[in-house]
Amino acid sequence: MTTEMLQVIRTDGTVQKKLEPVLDGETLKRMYRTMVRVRVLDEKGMLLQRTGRIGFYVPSGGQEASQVGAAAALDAGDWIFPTYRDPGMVLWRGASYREMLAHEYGCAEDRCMGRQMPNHYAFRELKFVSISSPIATQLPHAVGAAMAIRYRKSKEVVLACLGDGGTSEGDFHVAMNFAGVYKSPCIFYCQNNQWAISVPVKNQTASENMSVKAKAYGFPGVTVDGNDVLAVYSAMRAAVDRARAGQGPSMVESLTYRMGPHSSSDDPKRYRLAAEEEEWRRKDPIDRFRKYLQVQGLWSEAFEKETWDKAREEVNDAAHQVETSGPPAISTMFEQVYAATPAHLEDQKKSLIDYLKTGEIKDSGEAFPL
Ligand SMILES: Cc1ncc(C[n+]2csc(CCOP(=O)(O)OP(=O)(O)O)c2C)c(N)n1
Ligand SMILES: [Mg+2]
Repeated sequence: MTTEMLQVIRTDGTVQKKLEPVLDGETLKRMYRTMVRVRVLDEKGMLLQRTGRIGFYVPSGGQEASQVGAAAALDAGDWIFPTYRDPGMVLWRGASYREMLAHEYGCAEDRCMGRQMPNHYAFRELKFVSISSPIATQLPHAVGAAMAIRYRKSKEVVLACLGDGGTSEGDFHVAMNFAGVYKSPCIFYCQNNQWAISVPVKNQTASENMSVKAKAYGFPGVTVDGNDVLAVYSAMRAAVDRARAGQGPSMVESLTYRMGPHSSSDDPKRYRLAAEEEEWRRKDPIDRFRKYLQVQGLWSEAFEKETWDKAREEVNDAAHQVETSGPPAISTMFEQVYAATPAHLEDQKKSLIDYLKTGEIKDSGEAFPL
């Protein structure tokens, strides 16, 4: 794979002036805060899993710049078809820790009421579509949504997210082909974090990189330094502008690294070297952006402390709140699938509730309150 890529912030925090996007200080600080919020959520998510409070967690440490830079380049009305490793996108759009953790717990406050896999949340009002667990199935959905936008002559664009592993799925190629032919207002955004669980990217493709694949489908592709939030922002902004102007899709590949395990069920020590992890740790996207803010005179010790302290306080409060919210009522099992519950489900619901009232299942009141 080639390492040629767009970089705006050099590793020492200085900037390539000609490439620097025009963003005001408040927006830059908000980007930094959101990146920190992703890292803090990660720490808490893994801790909750390791202490048995939640069953599963997917960390995304190392990919904060890739997530936040991309989300910041979209308008609030644009659609995101995410992967399970995109919390920075939904945090950028204003999702709260409480809502996200409620989903991890699958508690009464969880919008999915414990029915979706943990870490697969959905935020309808933020146009953040329910996360698909089967790799790359969201890509044809995203192109379909983009086509609907075109038919309606509307101006939104669609972000179709995937990982390096996702490029090996048929759905990826189907979606890229269709989007290219019909000039869908869609951006394929591949966070190439070097690994698909234990499969290294060199076993994923014989192409020189991922973004070159766009050429075969008739639209542009670009590779950016995914640990440089401004490079991600700039490339994404250009792709978004192009899609919004009716010029069709683009592909953006961000070269980044999953610093932690694939999920709380994975142990990366079994398949990758500590030296590689260390090398990427030195490219930490939060450190890089902090250096940039320092060079810009936008950073202070007080800002740093407040950013981390506030995020940690918020995440701890959120965990406490959702812990005490209890599990979803068992009756919800029959709800929200049909607009009007069919008679046979009403019957099943009634007989289940009657059965639970007999007390034959002693602990059901605790685990499944009516
Ligand atoms: C169709 C399908 N095959 C296999 C899996 C199991 N699986 C879950 S995540 C994953 C790796 C995906 O890697 P990548 O696309 O690079 O995303 P990353 O996890 O690195 O963010 C695999 C193989 C799945 N969820 N769906
Ligand atoms: Mg990957």
